[in-house]
Amino acid sequence: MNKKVVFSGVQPSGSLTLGNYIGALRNFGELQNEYDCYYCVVDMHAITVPQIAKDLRKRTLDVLALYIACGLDPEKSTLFVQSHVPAHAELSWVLNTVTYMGQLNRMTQFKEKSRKSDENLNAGLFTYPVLMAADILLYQTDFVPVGEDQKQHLELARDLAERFNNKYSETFKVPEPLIKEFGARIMSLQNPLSKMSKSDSDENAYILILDDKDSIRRKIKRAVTDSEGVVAYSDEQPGLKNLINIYSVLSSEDVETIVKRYESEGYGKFKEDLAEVVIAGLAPIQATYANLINSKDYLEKIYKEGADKAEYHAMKTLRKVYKKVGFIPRR
Ligand code: AQP
Repeated sequence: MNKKVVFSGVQPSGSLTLGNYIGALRNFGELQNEYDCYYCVVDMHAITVPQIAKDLRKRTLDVLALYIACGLDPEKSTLFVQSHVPAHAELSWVLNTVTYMGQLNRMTQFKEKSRKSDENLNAGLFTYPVLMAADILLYQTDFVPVGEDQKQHLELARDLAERFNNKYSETFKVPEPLIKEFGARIMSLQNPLSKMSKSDSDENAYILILDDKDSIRRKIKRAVTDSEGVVAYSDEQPGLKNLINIYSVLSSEDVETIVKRYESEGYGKFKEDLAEVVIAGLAPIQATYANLINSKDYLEKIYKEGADKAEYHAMKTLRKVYKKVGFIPRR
């Protein structure tokens, strides 16, 4: 029996954060025994905001190494780089022609990123969700594990699949999101009302998967909390709630147990212990990453084989799409 298909991707737009890990990477590995998984390093998405070419190349390999360090097995999952499979850009173009401008105008991520940018906005930032839809639909994906922030983009992918199917006949599978209820939205340590983001200009706002122990301790110590002074899990104390969520996910302890332990301790002790929980949670990933990142030949072999396998499946879908829209096959 054919396994159901899982697709997800991470942008090499900065060094990956604890938010990326908890909301996405951590869950990828759990799926690879049951599903046919495609995990992509989406470098074409990353250039929708300014990048330095040499850094982008380095970070693309970093994300690949982190995929493996977080438990992805290249024997089980297809790991590849988006720009190595041109079908992503090609399908994206076709999907652009069934996308309404009004839909893209409503995308929260576009609104937020355009608000932050002083420069002239590029069209790629606007059409980013269409490329993301192409990424997903090319593999006839059943499930997409993502953080909460990507829910709206996934809705668009579903919508485009249905619209294309209605217009041209059944072509794409309509994908479902896989969003964990807990930990799907890790918030900034400096502003607990906005999500932790790798492109935040304030480095105290995020913890990186590769941060050293001292940085982790320092950032958690400086994390914004409140003046209540009592460790409790409530929407009135969003900073603390976020820290408790991180503690809970990484220690596998439930929220009640954690709150009970620290309710009469104050924030200082809680933060100190949380830092140690984060350090311990990230240590094995950091150790594996350190080994892998120097094995350039191995990483090259993984992304080459991954692209070959991904391309084979992507081209099957693209050929169908080209036929349906009326393009003449080259041979
Ligand atoms: N704060 C977060 N909490 C939970 N999940 C998160 N993800 C991102 N931030 C959080 C999930 O990580 C995956 C990869 O995200 P991405 O790199 O493709 O893009 P993003 O969502 O835009 O992540 P960033 O860190 O905010 O990147 P920049 O700053 O470059 O835009 C996705 O599954 C996402 O849900």
